[in-house]
Amino acid sequence: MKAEESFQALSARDICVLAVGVTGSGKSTFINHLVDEEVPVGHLLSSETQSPRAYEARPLCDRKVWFIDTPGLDDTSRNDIDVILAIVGVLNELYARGVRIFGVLYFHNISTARFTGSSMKTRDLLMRILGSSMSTALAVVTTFWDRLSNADDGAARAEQLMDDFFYGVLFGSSAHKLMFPFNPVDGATARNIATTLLDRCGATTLVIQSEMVDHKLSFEETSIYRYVRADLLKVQEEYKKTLQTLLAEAQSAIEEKDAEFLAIFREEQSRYEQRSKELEHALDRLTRGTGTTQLERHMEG
Ligand SMILES: Nc1nc2c(ncn2[C@@H]2O[C@H](COP(=O)(O)OP(=O)(O)OP(=O)(O)O)[C@@H](O)[C@H]2O)c(=O)[nH]1
Ligand SMILES: [Mg+2]
Repeated sequence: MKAEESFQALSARDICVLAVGVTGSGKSTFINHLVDEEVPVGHLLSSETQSPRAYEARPLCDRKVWFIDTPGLDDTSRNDIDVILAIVGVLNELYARGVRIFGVLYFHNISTARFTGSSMKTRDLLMRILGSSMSTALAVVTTFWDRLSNADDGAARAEQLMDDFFYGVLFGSSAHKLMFPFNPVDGATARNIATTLLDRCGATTLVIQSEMVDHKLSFEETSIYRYVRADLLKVQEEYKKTLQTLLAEAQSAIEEKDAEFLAIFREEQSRYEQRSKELEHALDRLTRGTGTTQLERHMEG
């Protein structure tokens, strides 16, 4: 079955839980414990899950529960665009059909360096799709505890993570925090995490669904579009400046007839030109928008 076909079986009576996070943070590993189907798990450094896909869970409550596995974000908006567009397309299509997201599991590798700029960017990207009003629907699942040399250090990290990275920043200090450590071989814990989240959450409207389905905004009017576009333009500006510097340095290498240096500058220059081109393509894909065609077809139909 193709990934997009997996969504056809979902009905408005069902419960959906969305799994999000950086590439390789353990989303698919977790879902594997709760469903009968085999969820492909990554073995390489590159992202394993290619597009969002729904998996029916083994019974967890009196309603059918689906987990939506999503491709991980990889910290650069340029590469993240296709993932964002795919997630946005699926969320809007489901919402337009009356299928609601009840909970979101945000996976975080506890062994990575704390609050790097890139992990903040991933969080900020996702929150512009999900919305910050969904504090009761969000649970942070921390993984890779086995990679820490000292579990106490992990506990302190997790505490700080919740205060300074997730709940404190996103929802304010009074928000009720929900964080679960998860061991990749522990199926019973996966089930406990899922049932605890389901006990506490209800049908949620994510910000992207409210913007594009309820308020009929175009993708260009959404906060995720504005955020990604501003980020791409900032990176493009930095590339332009670097290229200008390289050109000036190449010019002096020509004047000084320094062939070795000139070759290095040229190589750097072509690397940046290539990246600039990729950025242009990314901006273009972003502007062409989401998988709204499916949504528009549904709304027209
Ligand atoms: N050591 C360790 N490995 C883990 C843990 N969780 C997941 N893994 C491994 O990390 C790799 C990536 O896990 P996935 O479940 O595919 O991660 P993902 O978040 O689905 O990744 P994408 O689909 O690329 O976004 C796999 O080889 C898992 O076996 C963990 O807590 N500890
Ligand atoms: Mg995956």
